[in-house]
Amino acid sequence: MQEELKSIAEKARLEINQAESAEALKAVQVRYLGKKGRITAVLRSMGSLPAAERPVVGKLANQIRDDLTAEIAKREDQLRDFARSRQMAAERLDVTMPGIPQPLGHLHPLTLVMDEIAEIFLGMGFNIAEGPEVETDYYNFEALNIPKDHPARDMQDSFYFGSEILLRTHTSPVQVHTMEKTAPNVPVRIIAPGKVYRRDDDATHSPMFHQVEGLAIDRNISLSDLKGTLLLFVRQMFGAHQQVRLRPSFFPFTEPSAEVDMSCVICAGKGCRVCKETGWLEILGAGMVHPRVLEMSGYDPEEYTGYAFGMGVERIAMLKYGIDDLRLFFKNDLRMLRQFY
Ligand code: 2U9
Repeated sequence: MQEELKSIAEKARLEINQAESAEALKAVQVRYLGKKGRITAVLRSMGSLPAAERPVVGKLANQIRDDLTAEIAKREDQLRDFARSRQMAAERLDVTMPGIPQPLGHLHPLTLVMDEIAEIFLGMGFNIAEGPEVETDYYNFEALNIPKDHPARDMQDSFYFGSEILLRTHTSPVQVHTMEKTAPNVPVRIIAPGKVYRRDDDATHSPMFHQVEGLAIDRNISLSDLKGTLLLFVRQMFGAHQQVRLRPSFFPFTEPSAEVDMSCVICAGKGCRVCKETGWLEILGAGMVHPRVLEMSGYDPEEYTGYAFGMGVERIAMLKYGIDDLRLFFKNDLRMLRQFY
């Protein structure tokens, strides 16, 4: 029986070392040491041995069981180590591998131009103010001295939600909110950049476009402050030799009001097809804030004056880059958009 035990143990060792997985190893353990295993069977059959042999055989069987248990544990560790190093080899990071290029996006030309405009006014001491694109009739029209029967309020001209709420048609409500919050403190020097919405859609009008408007309020602000500020802006944006001129105009929220021209960027004022032989290009509108507008938002027009201006960012960008069709900004053609970054 001792010989039989030894040969079973020998075979078990061989199978333990040949097991290539945790499952195979478990099967070996069951086959030899399990309830119905071969070593267990020998231990159970010891009753049939002569009494003198029992302790010797029993000791040997127990010894073999302990040895095999230890060897199974050892093989288990070994298999786990193998698996781990296989996994590490598979996952190893090769830092010398060339990366996978990710296509990088960039800012839209209108955002770039709007940022450039903002930067120039920041340099002159203006702060940036922002506000909602959905506004009430009061902030978009009433507070700007645009009366109830003004044609700008018409359903044909604005995007309404019901009768009192609409998409802002200019960024001016932002200045109104700022005045209400700040009044009666001075100075106020802000620009309001952002999207505006009008029911227009043709070669030169888009239902959504961008504006930068400016507002300055203080004691003793005059039209010459406005003109000087706009001259500095135009020179930084379009070149140091630029000139500006103001032509009389009308807006409900400014008095007096003016259309502002700068020297033609194509012919430098000599006269060409682009400026229709005038030497001037219109780039923005401006004026002294209407006393009623000051008063409605909390500034006493007897004590304070102010100027305001407004420009279309698309128009500025078209003049700066010689773009002849507004719709190019909104077609998302990368061949066009990539040229400006
Ligand atoms: C307040 C008071 C006055 C803003 C102004 C203009 C003149 C103007 C147009 C330029 C081209 C709009 O984008 S455009 O079509 N804007 O001509 N905007 S003065 O005046 C204000 C604004 C707010 C409280």
